[in-house]
Amino acid sequence: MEKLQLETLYYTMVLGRQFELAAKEHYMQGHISGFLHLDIGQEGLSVAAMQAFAHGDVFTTYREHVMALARGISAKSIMDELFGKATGVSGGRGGSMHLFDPSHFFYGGDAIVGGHIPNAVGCAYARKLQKADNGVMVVFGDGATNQGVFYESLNNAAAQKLPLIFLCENNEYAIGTHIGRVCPFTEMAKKAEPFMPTLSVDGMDAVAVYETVTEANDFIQKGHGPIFIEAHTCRFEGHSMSDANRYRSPQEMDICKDQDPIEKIKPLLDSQVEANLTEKAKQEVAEAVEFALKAPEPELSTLTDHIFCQGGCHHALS
Ligand SMILES: Cc1ncc(C[n+]2csc(CCOP(=O)(O)OP(=O)(O)O)c2C)c(N)n1
Ligand SMILES: [Mg+2]
Repeated sequence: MEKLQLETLYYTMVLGRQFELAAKEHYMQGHISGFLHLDIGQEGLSVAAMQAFAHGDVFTTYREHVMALARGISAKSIMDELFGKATGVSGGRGGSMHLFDPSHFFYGGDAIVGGHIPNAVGCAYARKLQKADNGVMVVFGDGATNQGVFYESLNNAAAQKLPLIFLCENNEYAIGTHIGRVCPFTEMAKKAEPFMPTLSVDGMDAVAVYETVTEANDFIQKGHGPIFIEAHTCRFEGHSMSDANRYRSPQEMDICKDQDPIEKIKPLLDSQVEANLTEKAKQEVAEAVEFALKAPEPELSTLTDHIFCQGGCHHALS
């Protein structure tokens, strides 16, 4: 990986970590309401996947702040969205789980586990019909692979040879349920094997994720059809802010935190450059928080906007 790419990768990971720490703090202070799912520990995977797939459509789940940042959506507009402000990326109406920005080819954020997977299949079908240069990526957790629609999506994408990367973030938990309790095996790639080629990667190693997603992207670009990536990862926090994480032992958490993706990249950078990037990320997040605290709430008169189609509806995919 080139020096500049590595620095961007590192910067965005640290930006993501600082963003999440600030979001956690402001959730506890009551500035953010609703649900808040933190990506702390999984930033290497989120950032490297977006960096390696910079020119396609992305569909993802509710644990998406860091992916949205890596996609190029500003920290300010994401923080504003978390704070429910009119200047948020979704106008303050979506909140944490519904970051949506077609101008960055980023279609959420979805609260329904697995619900976005068939949407990505539909988008990939559209891109194929349009003979578009770029494909589609759909990111989901291990728990989502237990949904029936996941298999329908694998089947349909494979049958139609769609340009689609299925990226499974296997952190081994669906809220407090270990994958081993609800599944006969713990490798999610096995579920996709009858349908398409599969790749497995250490999701705590951002450089390895970057290389694997690049390989998958080359594959779909060549018209070979879909491909499945399983990235083994680990979240440092509870499932959401309302989960005390009591189902994982201190020993299990130590093993998890020893794999910190940010610490893994640090030695590859010049120490002064690293310190400067960290400082810059902290500054960017502090400015985003300051902005969000002062930003306006949506006007009451707009309460029913965006519910029904008004004055002609625009297709999100152009
Ligand atoms: C259809 C549906 N069922 C259940 C839920 C409740 N729920 C929210 S997150 C979650 C766990 C999903 O785990 P996973 O897909 O592994 O993602 P992770 O949170 O680990 O990133 C569940 C069961 C939901 N939101 N939608
Ligand atoms: Mg999971």
